[in-house]
Amino acid sequence: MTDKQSEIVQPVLVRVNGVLLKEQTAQELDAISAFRPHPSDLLIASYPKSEGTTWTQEIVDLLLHNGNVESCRQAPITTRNPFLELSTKISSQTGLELLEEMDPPRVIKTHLPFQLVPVGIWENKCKVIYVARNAKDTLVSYYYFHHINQMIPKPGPWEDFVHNFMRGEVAWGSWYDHVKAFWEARQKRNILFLFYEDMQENPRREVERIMNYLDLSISNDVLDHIVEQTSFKNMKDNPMANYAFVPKEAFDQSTHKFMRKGVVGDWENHFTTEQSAEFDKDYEKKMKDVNIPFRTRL
Ligand code: PPS
Repeated sequence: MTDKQSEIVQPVLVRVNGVLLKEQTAQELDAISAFRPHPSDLLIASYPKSEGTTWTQEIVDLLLHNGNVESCRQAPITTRNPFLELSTKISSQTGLELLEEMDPPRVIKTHLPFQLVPVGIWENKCKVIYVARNAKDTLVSYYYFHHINQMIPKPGPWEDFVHNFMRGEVAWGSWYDHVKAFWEARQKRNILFLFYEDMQENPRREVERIMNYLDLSISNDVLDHIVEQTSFKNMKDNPMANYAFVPKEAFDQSTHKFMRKGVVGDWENHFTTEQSAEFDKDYEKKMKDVNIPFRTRL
């Protein structure tokens, strides 16, 4: 192998309307923006690593299949719920190609910030579930995910990553802008806004909220079953949900797992006292115009 071949090529992020995106996503953004959903389609949106995607996707899928685990284990989560800005390195098809092949109602995942969500979602009054997680735990989870995900640049030293996150210099942009925009739009757009911490505290209550939002009526026994099937432990062992199906070239889980820890408050094991104080001071400034009830401990 020549020196050149052995060099590690870092994936590139591109700035679009002030938001850093993976190069492939940036190239496909016009087509993504033009996507016309069906009014019966459901969008599950979140900032990366807010859990929104995987846990909520699994809950929604089970709710839509009346708790039938077999139906939900027939295909990987990325095939069951197309990821709007899906990279072809995870699947042989892009998110848009997968969507084209499926009949509505479809459950679609995205991490796109509010202003880049296809306008058809709002025009067609699609239901949207947004899941948010406190900034510090999201940052920790995202830091590890940068080691797993080979399509985004390596995170660099922890201290640098903390500052990059605070500046929004990471893939999918600023956490602060992301959560604020969906929070502010939640009433006007009929968005169900969920918190990871609430789901941890009382998953049964949150599953019921999702059921009500989707206008479903499901028996108590089935709801209990769904809560059990979507526990961290069960999802960690579920090959159709734990991303073990993604090739190592895209997701390398040899050192860190996608289903890593699944707790509230892991930030306390990572931030120094000084880092936490600096983060909190900056957070106050960035979030002073909104009052989103995030919890960093349960
Ligand atoms: S992604 O790649 O952005 O779509 O990832 P996402 O699913 O949003 O976030 C992954 C984090 O959510 C945790 N997770 C869970 N926690 C508790 N219970 C369940 N069922 C569950 N499913 C996923 C997952 O472990 C990641 O968090 P960390 O803190 O890294 O463990």
